[in-house]
Amino acid sequence: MKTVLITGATGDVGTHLARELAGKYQLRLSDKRPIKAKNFVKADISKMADALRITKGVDAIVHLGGYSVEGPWEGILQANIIGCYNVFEAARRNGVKRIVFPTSNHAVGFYRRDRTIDDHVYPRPDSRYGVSKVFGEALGRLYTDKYGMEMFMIRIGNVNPKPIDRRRLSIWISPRDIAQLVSIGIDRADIKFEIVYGVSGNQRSWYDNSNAERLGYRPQDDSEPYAQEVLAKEKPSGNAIAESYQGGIFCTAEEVPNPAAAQKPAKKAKRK
Ligand code: 15L
Repeated sequence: MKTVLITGATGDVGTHLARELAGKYQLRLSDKRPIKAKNFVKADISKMADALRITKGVDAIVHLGGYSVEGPWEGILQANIIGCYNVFEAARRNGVKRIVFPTSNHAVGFYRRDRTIDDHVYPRPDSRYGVSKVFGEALGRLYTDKYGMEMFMIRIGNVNPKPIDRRRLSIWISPRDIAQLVSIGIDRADIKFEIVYGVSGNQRSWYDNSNAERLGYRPQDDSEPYAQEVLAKEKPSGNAIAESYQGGIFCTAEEVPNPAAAQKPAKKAKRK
C-alpha cells in the first residue's frame, strides 16, 4: 500500500479526502492545527525543516496546505508561496517524485462565464490567492522539466456534499469525485505534468475537462438535480463583475472569510 502525505489535512477538502481515501492508502495527515489522530504530524510548511520532516519516506504528496481564499498578502506569501516552495523542494530532496497539487478555479477566475475553457488556457487569476495557485502550477512545471518530478494539478472548483449557489452549480465537485481524481493523480503511472479541472460531471460546467477524461476520470455526480432548489434560494447580488466572471466574488473582493481563521479558538474573556 502506498504511503501518502496529505498537507492541510484538517481543512475542508483535507477532511473529505482523509475520509474517502482511508484504507486505500497509508495516510500521513499533516497541518498546523493539530487533530487527534494516530497518523497525524503537526507541521508548519512555511518552515523548510518541517517540510523536510513530513515528506520523508512517502510515495506521494497531496499538497493541500495553505491559505484557501483571498486575503492579506502576508498570509498568502507565507502559506502559499513559501509553503508551496518548501513542500515541492523538500519532496525533491527526499526523493518523492509524485505530487498532486490542488490548485484552484481562481487561477483562471477572470475568464467570463460564457467561455468554456480547457487545460491549455493562459492563467487569468482573479485574486492574490489565484496568483499563488498559478505560482504552484508554474513551480510544478519547473520541477517536472528540470528534475523529472511528476505533477498532477487539479484546478478545484468547490468541494462540498452539495452545490451551494448558482456559481457552484458550474464548479461543484462531490467528495467521491475529488477522491477519484486525486487517486488518478497518485496512481496513474504515466503522469509527467497534467492540469485537470476538479469538477463533477456538471451539465453547467464552464470547463472542457477532456484531459481528465483522457486520464480515466469518470465523475459519478452532476449538480443538475440540485439546480432548482439552489436557484430558487438565490437573490441577485447586484455585483455585475462577480456575476460575469467564473471566479465570482473573488474578482472584486479584497478578502473572503478564511475558514482556517474561523477555527481558531476564541480568546478567553479577561476576568475582572
Ligand atoms: C477555492 O479555491 C477555495 O479554496 C474554496 O474555499 C472555495 O472558495 C472555492 O474556491 C470556490 O470558488 O467556491
